[in-house]
Amino acid sequence: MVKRTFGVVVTMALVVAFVSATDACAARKPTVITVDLSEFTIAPLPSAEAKAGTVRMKVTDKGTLTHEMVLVRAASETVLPKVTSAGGERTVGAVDEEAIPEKDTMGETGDVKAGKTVTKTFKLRPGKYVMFCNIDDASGNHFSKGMSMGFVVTK
Ligand SMILES: [Cu+2]
Repeated sequence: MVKRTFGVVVTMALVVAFVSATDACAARKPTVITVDLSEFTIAPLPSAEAKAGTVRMKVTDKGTLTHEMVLVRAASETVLPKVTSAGGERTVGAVDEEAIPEKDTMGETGDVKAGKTVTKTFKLRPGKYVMFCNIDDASGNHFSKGMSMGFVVTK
């Protein structure tokens, strides 16, 4: 009986600790951005801007092809390194992702199939970012087809 009471007390203490931790997180709520992918657009909603901190992106493929969302820190899509020679893993004109410094690569959703949603959370500091889809398929390279969008993080 004594043992059992001790167990209950420990469980209660853990519950209290957990609730406190949850409250602390709630104080800094993430900004939620909806990102719609389609042929061949990438649309952050309600806007292409968020406050610095935790930004949760709910990325939905509203098109018919598989897409992705890659987020990098860059002044614009024009300064991103591009694939310039044929015969490699990616077509000419695609973003050369391996040439982007690691410190500027925020992360990516991976493949998002038509009708699916992938949620990805980023810690972003103020600055300019670019989100894009770099998928190559029978239609060509999606970035080359205009599937990119600037994203600004403010203080
Ligand atoms: Cu795409």
